[in-house]
Amino acid sequence: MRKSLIVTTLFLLCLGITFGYASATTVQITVDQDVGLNPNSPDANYNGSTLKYLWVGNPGQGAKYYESMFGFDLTDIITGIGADETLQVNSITFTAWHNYQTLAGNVEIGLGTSDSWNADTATWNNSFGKHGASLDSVYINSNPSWYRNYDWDVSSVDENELLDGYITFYLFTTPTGTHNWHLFEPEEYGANNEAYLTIDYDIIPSPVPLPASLGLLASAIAGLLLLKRKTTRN
Ligand SMILES: [Ca+2]
Ligand SMILES: [Ca+2]
Repeated sequence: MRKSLIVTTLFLLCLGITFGYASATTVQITVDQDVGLNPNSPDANYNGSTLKYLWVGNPGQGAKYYESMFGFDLTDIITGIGADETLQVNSITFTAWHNYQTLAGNVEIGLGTSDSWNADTATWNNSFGKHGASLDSVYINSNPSWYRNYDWDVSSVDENELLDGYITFYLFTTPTGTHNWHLFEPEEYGANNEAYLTIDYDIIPSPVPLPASLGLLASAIAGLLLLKRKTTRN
């Protein structure tokens, strides 16, 4: 009974080596930098403000729409991946604190098309619209209160977007013609309500080639048979 248990354990171990195994990890990563983009002052930079200046929405200026961008440093995750391992992202949630709105409405999230930006130099004219299509949309209204955290599901982002150690998201709105804008809390404001990502992921060992793992299993079984023969003689 004990030997069959050992054989079963060895077999499962070899299967694990062959096909890889994983243990999920969940981390929270606070925003590295954030900045609001303002079409009313298209060359001005609004980083470092202690005011609530992460705009999103329609300020009532024709086709111009506020956007805000958020960058996250993923170095801690990436440095934990060995040369023979791969990253598997199970889920990513983006969370930001909503401070104010003029009207209820949807706020979209998109992936930045580049991670090469600096919150100290980003402006409406050099950064507006540099994002992909909406990944998720959240309706923000006054019930029960819009003064709180909101979550966007961005799990559909490809793992490759994380592997360079940085990821950028934009909050924006789909133009509706309605004068409606939102304010989210920047990292500089109080440092209590910064945006953050919650990432659930696995680091998966590369599988051992099948013949090699079968060799391991064969060796284990042969060893057990030898042990059994010796035990019988004694
Ligand atoms: Ca900032
Ligand atoms: Ca990236």
